[in-house]
Amino acid sequence: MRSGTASRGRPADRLAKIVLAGIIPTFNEADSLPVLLERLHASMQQAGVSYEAVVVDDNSPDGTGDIAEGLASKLPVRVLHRAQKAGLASAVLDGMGLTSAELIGVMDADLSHPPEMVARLTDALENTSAQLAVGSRYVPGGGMEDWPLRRRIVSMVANWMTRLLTPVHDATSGFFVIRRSALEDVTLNPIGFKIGLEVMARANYDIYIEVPYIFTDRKHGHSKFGRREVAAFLKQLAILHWERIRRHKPWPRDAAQPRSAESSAASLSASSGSPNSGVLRR
Ligand SMILES: Nc1nc2c(ncn2[C@@H]2O[C@H](COP(=O)(O)OP(=O)(O)OP(=O)(O)O)[C@@H](O)[C@H]2O)c(=O)[nH]1
Ligand SMILES: [Mg+2]
Repeated sequence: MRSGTASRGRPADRLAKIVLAGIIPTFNEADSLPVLLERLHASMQQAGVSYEAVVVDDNSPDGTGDIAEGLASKLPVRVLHRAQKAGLASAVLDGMGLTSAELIGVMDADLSHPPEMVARLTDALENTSAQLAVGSRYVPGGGMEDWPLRRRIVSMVANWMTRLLTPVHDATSGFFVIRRSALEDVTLNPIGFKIGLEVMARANYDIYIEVPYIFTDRKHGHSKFGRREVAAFLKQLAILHWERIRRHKPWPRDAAQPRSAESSAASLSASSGSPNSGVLRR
């Protein structure tokens, strides 16, 4: 067993400037992870994005960590091995700490988040002035497939409970890409499952964009979502509400809903020549 150790992919990959890091927390995802990494690689190559996948595995009994190591010999994958199951949010934060990429993406390993969407989220950051792009089930074009009614209701209620914390419609989405600059000097609380909400509530961004996608239920492995995660979410909500009351933070703006038609045109033409553009061409 390895604990807290990280490995790198092929030496050649280290030479390229990595624009995007995809952080992927895993616990017992042996069947899904190879498919995910292959699909992610194909779509990143097609989009021309220099990237690395950072798999953070918690010593999965099904051997996910070793499978990830095997894939790291042929794909731009780094693996962080942690000694024991320590939670999704802390896994993501540990993964973020390993990369120096300019864009940081987060996604589940169970293929509920289509790997091809990562390029679209990245594209959304390049083509708007948003600093945060969220994969969203709750904007037109988004949705869920094969998800049990009970989980849908829990998800909708949970999203409703975030209304005072963020204008993002899918605030419980764990699928997003954010600019590193929006996370600098931001302390994120490694609590529970909802690292996306933590980022939405605390990161330094003033414009976000929600990109619709269809969430599909996992086909392999088992859910790690349970009562403990619900309790952690309620605690997280209480902390975030309390902090919002204590410290006013401006409400971010949706890039898709500009303040006026004029400002929209101005922001589009500005963004095409802004330092934010051209990220994918590096
Ligand atoms: N490293 C690490 N990863 C975790 C942990 N808990 C969950 N994950 C991973 O986090 C992602 C989300 O977990 P899921 O079990 O899919 O949770 P969910 O999406 O709410 O539930 P289902 O899709 O119904 O299974 C998956 O990639 C898991 O393998 C953990 O304690 N440590
Ligand atoms: Mg899942």
